[in-house]
Amino acid sequence: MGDRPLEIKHPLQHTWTLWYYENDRNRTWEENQKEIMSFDTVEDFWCLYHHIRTASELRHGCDYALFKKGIRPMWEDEANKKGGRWLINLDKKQRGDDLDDFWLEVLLCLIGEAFDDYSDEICGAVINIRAKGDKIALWTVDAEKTSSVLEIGRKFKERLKLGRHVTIGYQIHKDTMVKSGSITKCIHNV
Ligand code: MGP
Repeated sequence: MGDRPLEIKHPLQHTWTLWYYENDRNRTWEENQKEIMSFDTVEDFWCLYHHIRTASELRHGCDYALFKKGIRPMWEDEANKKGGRWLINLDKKQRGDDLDDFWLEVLLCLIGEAFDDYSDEICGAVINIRAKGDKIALWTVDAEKTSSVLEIGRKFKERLKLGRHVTIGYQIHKDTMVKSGSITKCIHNV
């Protein structure tokens, strides 16, 4: 026993918090956001990931969000106030094929700091399970930092292997907040 090397877990650069949203009409949107768990090692991430339902197993109207610890997955948080999101609208038929793979890749991009020099610009990511079509979004801090936003968008697309025929748009949270209907204008596309 004495010869066994110390098994040290592999630390992540940041501590991340997983959130779960379930649509309960008796509560406000904010009250329906539940903090599930925070982790700061690779091993704890996998433990959590294998413990919870996959995104495609969630009911319509539910969300998962993974954000840096201390940032709430909402427009009102100080870190999101001036920010926006790269949004991927998925086809209904992608629920069975791509959804869980995409979401896992997004999680790995976050915890693995895939955005290198732009890591500080990243707040987190959200997946919305919706009957009308699922959505995955990457939230960044400052919608006005055009070059960082574009670099993040390109990297995001590359990591998800979306290919040239797919275009994703970046929307400012302030625009999403006040939109009428389901359409928000995109200030950038990649
Ligand atoms: P949604 O869950 O992001 O998308 O927003 P959904 O369900 O596809 O609806 P759509 O309008 O994009 O087609 C649904 C609603 O949840 C919003 O209209 C808000 O009322 C509320 N909501 C969503 N977000 C991300 C926030 C937030 O950050 N803060 C607050 N206060 N409400 C939010």
